[in-house]
Amino acid sequence: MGRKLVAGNWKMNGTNADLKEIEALGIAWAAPRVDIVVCPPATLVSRMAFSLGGQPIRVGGQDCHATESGAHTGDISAEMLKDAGARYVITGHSERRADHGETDDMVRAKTEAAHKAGLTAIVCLGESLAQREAGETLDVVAGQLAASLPDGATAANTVVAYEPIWAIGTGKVPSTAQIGEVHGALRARLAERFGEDGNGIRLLYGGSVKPDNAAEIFAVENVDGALVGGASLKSTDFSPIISAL
Ligand code: G2H
Repeated sequence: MGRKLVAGNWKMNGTNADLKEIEALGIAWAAPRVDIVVCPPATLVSRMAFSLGGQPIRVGGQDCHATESGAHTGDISAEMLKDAGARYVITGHSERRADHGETDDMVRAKTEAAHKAGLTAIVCLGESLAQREAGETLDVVAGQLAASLPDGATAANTVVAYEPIWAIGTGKVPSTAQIGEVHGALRARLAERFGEDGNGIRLLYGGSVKPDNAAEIFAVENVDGALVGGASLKSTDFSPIISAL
């Protein structure tokens, strides 16, 4: 397995004044062993990418359109994100699946667009509470994985984030056994479909990761890092999470 990765997802939060949180991270030490990504709102991608204050951070978008350009008011393409300085883009976050009706097919098309633009896609999936309670978790995530990843996915251009919907922004976190079960199943599916490269596709956990639970989550087998929402907004929370890896 390659380097670990911690990605911050600022969601619809942040203005220019918040870029100071990046400068305040104090994580120069992390460069040799951890990849760090921050995905601010699209309005901040360019400025963040060009004002990292010496921090070893890559910038990412939170979504991209499946096509390169055209009449799609309000959307941005993977090429535009790349041009703005992004190296990563999140695709298929559950909030986009829920708020914008994104299906697995749409997520796969967006992920392909990201690859074509030279971005690494962080492809999100995860079950709802009802699906977990019905015992459907492994089937649901396996189905999402199969349908959301294009055939061209590699360890270099794709990261998968397991984010149980019921754990997002709620403070509820699955047990380490539950995380390990899902990550183990996802790893097996990736290896089955992509061979050796599938073993290298990094698997992040996301959903209420905080400074006080990060170390425990990172110790779980097949957890290669985290996708962090609320706790990525303040350097005082994000920095200890990175340190826990
Ligand atoms: C899950 C996560 C980041 P939070 O959406 O993608 O958010 O850490 O706030 O639960």
